[in-house]
Amino acid sequence: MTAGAGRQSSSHWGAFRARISGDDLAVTSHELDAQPSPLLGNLSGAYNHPARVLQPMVRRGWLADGPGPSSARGQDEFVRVDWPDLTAILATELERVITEYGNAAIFGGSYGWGSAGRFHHPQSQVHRFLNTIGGFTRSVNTYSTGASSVILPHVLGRDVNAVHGLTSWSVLAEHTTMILAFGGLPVKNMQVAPGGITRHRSEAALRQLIDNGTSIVVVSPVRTDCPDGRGVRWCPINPGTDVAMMLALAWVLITGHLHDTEFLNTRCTGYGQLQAYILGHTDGVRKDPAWAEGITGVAAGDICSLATQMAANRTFVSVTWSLQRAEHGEQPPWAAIALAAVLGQIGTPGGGFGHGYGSMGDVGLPKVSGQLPTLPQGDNPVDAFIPVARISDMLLNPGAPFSYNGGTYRYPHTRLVYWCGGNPFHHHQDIGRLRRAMAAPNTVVVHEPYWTATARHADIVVPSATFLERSDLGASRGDPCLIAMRQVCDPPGDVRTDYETFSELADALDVGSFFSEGDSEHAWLRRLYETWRSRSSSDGVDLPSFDGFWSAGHVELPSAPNDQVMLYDFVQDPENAPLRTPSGRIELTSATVSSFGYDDCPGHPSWLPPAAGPTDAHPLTLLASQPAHRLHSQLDMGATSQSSKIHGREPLLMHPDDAVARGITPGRVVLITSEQGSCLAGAVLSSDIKPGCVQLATGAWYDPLDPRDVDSPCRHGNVNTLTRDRGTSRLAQGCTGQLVSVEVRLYQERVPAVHAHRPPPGAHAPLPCERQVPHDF
Ligand code: PGD
Repeated sequence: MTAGAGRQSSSHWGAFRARISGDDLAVTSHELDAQPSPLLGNLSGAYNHPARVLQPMVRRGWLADGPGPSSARGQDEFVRVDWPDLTAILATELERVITEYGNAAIFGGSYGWGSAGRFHHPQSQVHRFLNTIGGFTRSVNTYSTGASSVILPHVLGRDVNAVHGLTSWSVLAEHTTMILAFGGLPVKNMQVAPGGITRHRSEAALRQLIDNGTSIVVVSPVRTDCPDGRGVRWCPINPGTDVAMMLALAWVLITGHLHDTEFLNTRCTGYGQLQAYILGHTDGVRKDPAWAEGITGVAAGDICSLATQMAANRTFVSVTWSLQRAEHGEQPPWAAIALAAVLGQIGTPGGGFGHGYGSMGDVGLPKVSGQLPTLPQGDNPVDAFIPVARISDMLLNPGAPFSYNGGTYRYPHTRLVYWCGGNPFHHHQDIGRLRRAMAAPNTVVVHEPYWTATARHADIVVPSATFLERSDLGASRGDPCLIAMRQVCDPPGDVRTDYETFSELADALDVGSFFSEGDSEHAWLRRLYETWRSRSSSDGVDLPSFDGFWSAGHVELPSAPNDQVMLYDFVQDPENAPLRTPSGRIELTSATVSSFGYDDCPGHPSWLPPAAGPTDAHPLTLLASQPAHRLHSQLDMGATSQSSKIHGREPLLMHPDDAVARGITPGRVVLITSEQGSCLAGAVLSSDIKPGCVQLATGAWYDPLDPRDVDSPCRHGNVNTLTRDRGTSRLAQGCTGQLVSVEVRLYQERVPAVHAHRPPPGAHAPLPCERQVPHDF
């Protein structure tokens, strides 16, 4: 894609230029970005797509019967209402719920990536609005790093954001001679970062390492989880067994006297207990390579020789986020830290432990120093919360207790779900169970630009403008550039920005002066920018005025140096730069975690077999990976995403031996089944995946064969019809959507058409869209 003319804007997958071209949108890459993402190709086909929500809509059954639990969600017709009626309906319902049940009865966790932009960020908008009306039940942590977010503060005394990608790519390129990459270093995920990337640099940084001939061992069931190169080797492993391999590597280092006792004694705490466990003194099981071979499928000899090579090299132990998105997901990052500690290279340039490389586009790049312009969200006086992936549990079990990070809490009784900027029918596990859960509340409100399955399961659907249809400030922590996001075109139909909707609703509820404060979008952008500018100026950073910035189009931001080494200061001087753990050191055994008494997350890294491994009925392990052709479920109808589909369905990667055994040939439609549910997909055969494993990306829009049946197969290939809705452990309660046991067979019946991107019954056909290009301010 070449850089060209048009108004500039930015997305989670990069900056770009766009202009209206007849009924379509012409999109070109931005001149700042030397490596633009192919995901930009999804933008033009999605513009004016029939899947767009064009008017405020209310579910017919909700209008007729009023608020209440309903299994008709997801199958009912919608009725068009005008904006004044919509505002009145929303205001009345919010007031009713608050008066009758209190603010904790509103679930406003509203998880999701939404869209780029510091002001229009949908979650910031909905949280600010709900705070102005007295608060809401919130969610904590993310679907990305649910387990790491909780375990890493116990082990390293740092928040996951302060751990992921802290060692710079440039340091790795200069000093690292070996990377043991658990989960690989997949470039597909390097295209995206929340808030946007003006310059994609991670893939080039990785290629430099590969060109240097760095020895990279890709420990993954999928070979393509790292680009090829002369030093790149694939070590196929059984999914979900990396911890067993890490422990066995540590066993070889310890028994071969290749471990760094000085580092373990002076920088860590609890090594004694961990060593006793690894050597088999506590449970009678030696965690040696022969033991690990039986679990991981990696030959004992290979584990021995890898450990020896690690000790002879400057070795970086890297773990992708995907590994912790599974049962006992706390263990892989913790065990990797323990392995790197045994090696004694933590804190050395290019050695030690890394997390998230290949999980996102800004990992390993310098972080912006200081704050970014931010929409204030006010205070939420409601204490109730859930770990983010416990949504179905909360809706199905009001009042039930749950464990989280050493505490016991209770699920609130949710009467109203308010979602803005996320797609739980994409991101949550076990969609059949989620549908049952979504039948429970009195009212479900969803702000969405598109008729996603989440919008279809709402009672009240509020049409949202996209980032092409509003102006904003584009910035993120991993991208040292603040970019002017200029409105490319007017919204279609009767569509408004979320800000306009909330402003009007706040006025109707008499809190407008607190929410919008009477300001327009333009006034807010100026205000957020100038507030941030004056704060930066007191930190000694001079920035242009808002008008100067807007007419220049972007401003470079000060950022951390490009030679960061994780835990360098602590390792150099542990007395004066202690970690914020109880011991001040790396906690290889945590007395705190141990004191919680969780058998699913004991006090040191441990191999805990999954409760739901392969069975005779479901002998294959499915990897539910992040898609290469879109961001999550976003713009699934766009050209890049559609180019990957097989007969309009999500592709399933399968080893030829597994396919032959089932009579499956390339391009055929298959039925995938698990204990939870089933979906169709299109078979793609390749020996790049380990036999016994299959891979299906997340993000194909949910499209049940029979919308009346919550357990109906998805004809399009939504992987979360198959996955289990169970927390990583009682510690973090993170999502475990990465792995599920399945069977695959040829679909013998007549292959149904995919309807995922059609509007639901009652939604009007698209209005004739003669979109205007507004004046830029
Ligand atoms: P998106 O598809 O990005 O998925 O889950 P997330 O919910 O973030 O959804 C964002 C939605 O916001 C889209 O529907 C988009 O149209 C809408 N949107 C965009 N802009 C706006 C706006 O301005 N206003 C409003 N109101 N809406 C807007 C992602 C989540 O999925 C994540 S982060 C991860 S890491 C998880 N990964 C996995 C996994 O590995 N395996 C499984 N099985 N499941 C996963 N789910 C998780």
